[in-house]
Amino acid sequence: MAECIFCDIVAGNIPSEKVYEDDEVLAFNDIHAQAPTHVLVIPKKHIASARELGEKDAALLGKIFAAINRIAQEKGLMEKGFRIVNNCGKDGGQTVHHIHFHLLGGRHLTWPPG
Ligand code: IU
Repeated sequence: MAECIFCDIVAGNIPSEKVYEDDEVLAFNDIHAQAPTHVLVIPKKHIASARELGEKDAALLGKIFAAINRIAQEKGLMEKGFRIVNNCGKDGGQTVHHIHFHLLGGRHLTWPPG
């Protein structure tokens, strides 16, 4: 087992409901779904939070956002729209310290968040 739960999901040590996978990106259903579609899209490599991102990650981020759009298309979210959320650090509400993008859709989402 790894020290990071999402690294364990990537490694297959912990099961997940996979929605998309390629060599660098994994997407799986959130275990506490907050919307009809609630998918977490993550890089397979461990990056703790958005604070570690920089120009070196441009290609990886492009792959992540391509995966998000692909999943949104497959889930039928393109016409009505959806939300992409990244919680960063303690005040941002981040609880799992392996960067992840929440893809939420399938209902009208209110703003602002709490
Ligand atoms: P956050 O942005 O770090 O707060 O989001 C973490 C999410 O990871 C949260 O929505 C959890 O329900 C979700 N999650 C999961 O899907 N599977 C897990 O094993 C764990 C957390 I731990």
